[in-house]
Amino acid sequence: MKALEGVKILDFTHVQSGPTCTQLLAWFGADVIKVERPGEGDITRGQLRDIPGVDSLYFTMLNHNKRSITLDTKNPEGKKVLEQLVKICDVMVENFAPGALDRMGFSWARIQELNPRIILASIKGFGPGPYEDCKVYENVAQCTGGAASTTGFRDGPPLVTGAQIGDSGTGLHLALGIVTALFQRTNTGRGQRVTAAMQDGVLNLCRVKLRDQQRLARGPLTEYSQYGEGVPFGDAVPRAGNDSGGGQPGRILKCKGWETDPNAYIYFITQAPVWEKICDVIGKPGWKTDPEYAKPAARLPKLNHIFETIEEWTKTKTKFEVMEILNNYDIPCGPILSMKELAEEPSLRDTGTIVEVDHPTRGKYLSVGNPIKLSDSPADVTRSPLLGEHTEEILRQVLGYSDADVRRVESSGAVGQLASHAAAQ
Ligand code: CAO
Repeated sequence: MKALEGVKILDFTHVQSGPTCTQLLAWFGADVIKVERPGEGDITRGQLRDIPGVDSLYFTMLNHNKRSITLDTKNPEGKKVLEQLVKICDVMVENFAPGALDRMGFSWARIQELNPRIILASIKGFGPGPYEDCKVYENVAQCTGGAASTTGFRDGPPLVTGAQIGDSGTGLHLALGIVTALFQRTNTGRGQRVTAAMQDGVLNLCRVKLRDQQRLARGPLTEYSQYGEGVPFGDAVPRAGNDSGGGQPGRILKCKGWETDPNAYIYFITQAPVWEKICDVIGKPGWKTDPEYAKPAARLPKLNHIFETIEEWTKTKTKFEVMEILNNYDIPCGPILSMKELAEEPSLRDTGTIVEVDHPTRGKYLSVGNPIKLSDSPADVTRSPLLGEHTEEILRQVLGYSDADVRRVESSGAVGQLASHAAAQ
């Protein structure tokens, strides 16, 4: 049995944020029924296509382990089908633009009327307030949630990160809200609304920067390199390059081959408890007792010089050699791994963090499997559904439609052309 076996999810999500949430729930064993508009489906099916006419990697990598039903929910017959799905599902997840679900005729009041046990989970760009009606995408959330203002170098513009903290990050927050609401329902018997705003999710992930904002009121942030450089602080947390966020000075340093390999770098942390070992490794044993270097406070104004000295050593080794040497001394470090290196890393394949999936029209491709491992509920990654692949199956098996019912719904245009009929033509 899978952890969420028996839980039915009405997946009314699209693009990235919502689909990442329902994909996680599917990996935990929920039956996820993805509702898509006939014809086009989730817009990402056709975005960033690398093979003509084939579902994009953008779509396939966000929609594993789901079933797809095509449904025009603005068509009266389609609306009836959606109502029936609302009645039998445990959770409905959506990330439409603000107000879209209400305009479709599915307000929270109406949904509760149809099924008081259902949990309605929504992602929006912003919570209630001045921006609540705005449409939001990933980078908008990174900018409005505090990530961009604190990412990048002090003398450069704000930067967004490649990690999709606005979309996938908020999907993760929402998934936790959903399972928590399911847990509460076991006691109350009632459903509830779960909402996660992308701005809030990003800000939650930038918690340490709000910490620093408040510390700034009491004096300069001594672990930021600008302190050692004598550059005064303004009234907002500055961008700090690759300075560590955890109070332990850290930097990204060049390794052997950096001149030609853009990823020949390592993250190096001068943690206080391992300082003496670092001095030995880099050939500076004198620093262990020199009062100018021995204590963390004495080192803060000289971090640039210290890291330059360490870099002279790291430049003589590859990033993997540096890692091996440092790990022998329990000195934490992080080689900069490229996507290519990660894709080829055997240990990630062994754990199912990177999986190879076979798809009927695309063939084999790589994806990221479930990063959350449950010992009693292992996640088997199955391919994403073709558009409307399960429409007939869901109408018949989930909703109990007869042949006549299926014909009626199909001829109304509410579900598009059924796959079995398309194949017969
Ligand atoms: N049948 C009939 N109509 C459907 C349908 C279906 N199966 N599925 C969607 N629609 C309709 C919606 O009801 C809506 O109609 P109205 O505008 O008439 O109310 C319309 O399709 C468009 O939906 P949308 O506004 O959500 O889509 P969009 O492409 O214009 O905006 C996005 C996309 C992501 C900006 C917006 O949905 C949004 O802000 N979502 C919340 C935040 C979010 O999740 N953002 C992250 C997305 S990933 O980067």
